[in-house]
Amino acid sequence: MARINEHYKKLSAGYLFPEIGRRMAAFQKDNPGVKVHRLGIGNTTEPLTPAVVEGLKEAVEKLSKPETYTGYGDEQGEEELRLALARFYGSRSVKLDADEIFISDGAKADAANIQSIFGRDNRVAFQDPAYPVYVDSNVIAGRSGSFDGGSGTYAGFLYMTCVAENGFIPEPPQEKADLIYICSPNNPTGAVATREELQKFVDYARENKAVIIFDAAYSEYITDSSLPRSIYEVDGAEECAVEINSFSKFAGFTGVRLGWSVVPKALVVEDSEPGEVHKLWFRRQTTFFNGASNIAQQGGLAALTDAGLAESAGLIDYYMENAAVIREGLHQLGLTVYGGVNAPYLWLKAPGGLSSWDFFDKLLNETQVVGTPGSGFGPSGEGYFRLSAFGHREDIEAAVQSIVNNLKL
Ligand code: PGU
Repeated sequence: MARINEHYKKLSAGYLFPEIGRRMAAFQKDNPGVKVHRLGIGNTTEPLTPAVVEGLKEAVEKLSKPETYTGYGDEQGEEELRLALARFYGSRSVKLDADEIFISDGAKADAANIQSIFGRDNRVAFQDPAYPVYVDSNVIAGRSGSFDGGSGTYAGFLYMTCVAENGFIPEPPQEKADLIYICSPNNPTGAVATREELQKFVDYARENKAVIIFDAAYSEYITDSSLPRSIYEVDGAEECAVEINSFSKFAGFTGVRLGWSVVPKALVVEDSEPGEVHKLWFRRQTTFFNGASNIAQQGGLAALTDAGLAESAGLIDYYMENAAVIREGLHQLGLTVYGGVNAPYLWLKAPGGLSSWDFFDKLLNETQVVGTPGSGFGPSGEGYFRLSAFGHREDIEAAVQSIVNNLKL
């Protein structure tokens, strides 16, 4: 008799973004013809840049000829791309070996899968609020007890509260944690950890033989050059941190699908030698994954050329100008808003003490703007609301205008 993985039953509800889609569809059904402004999911909207398009086309061309056709590539990714990424890190004074870089089809899969190389009895700590994939993947793996609807937490997990008082960047846990997820620039709060703040986590991890899983998917949105874009800019991080990153928000690859993870050879845990964790991830990827699309990888390579990098910087500037437009509008209304400076997300305090979902409904009904309820990212997100700066400028301006004109405060 087959049985299901019962840990799925513990998951608190459906995945956040499909639930938002469901509510939006219901609104559209009741209000046919009314335009809805989508500032919910962080999905890129601007076309791929010329250098990337050229790279992708070249890859397709190669596949069209017998002399240059290639099938399966290395599971770890094309060496040329890994070397280019190592150079990219090198340009930021981070020294990595191309072998320490694993190409993937995006950060989401890596963020969900990385836990599988660690023992089930590891104690896991999360920023609260956090990108839901970290928590859910650990629930599915059986690292939690049941979900408590009252507190919005899973038994057995450590929640590192991120609130305005600590600038949405927590201190390392007081208790012992084994796996620690950190996302900076942060989704959803838009906060960025300083070097000193990350150093505290690295020191904690080295002391406790813990592993930091650092999601840097928005690293390129950092405009303040004093802020670290990679955890490896922090002393000792190569001994205790895995870094996950992506071409999605960096170069508009949300639909193309390409990301990477860094698992340094120096990384050690309680029961491993240096190199062993790196080997486990290699084993995991070669067993479960057949490599990212060769077309996408050629696109990634083009994104890392000087022309590609300059063009991507232009895309990022565009989205960050959107963020400024949103901030400005919200400030005009006297709302309390965080983020949106070194990150493409704005984190808004729901006015009038409204809950996140009540504000979601109010914003949708009064202004036809869709955002993401903060409570969907964890209990400390309750009473907050995320707005995404991804969108065409005219849509962003129309959304902000609608909020300014129609939101009843
Ligand atoms: N990591 C973080 C922190 C993210 O916010 C996202 C996307 C990803 C990874 C995914 O990167 P890929 O390389 O494209 O896989 N977050 C978006 C999209 C929602 C989702 O479910 O991924 C968001 O709106 O939060």
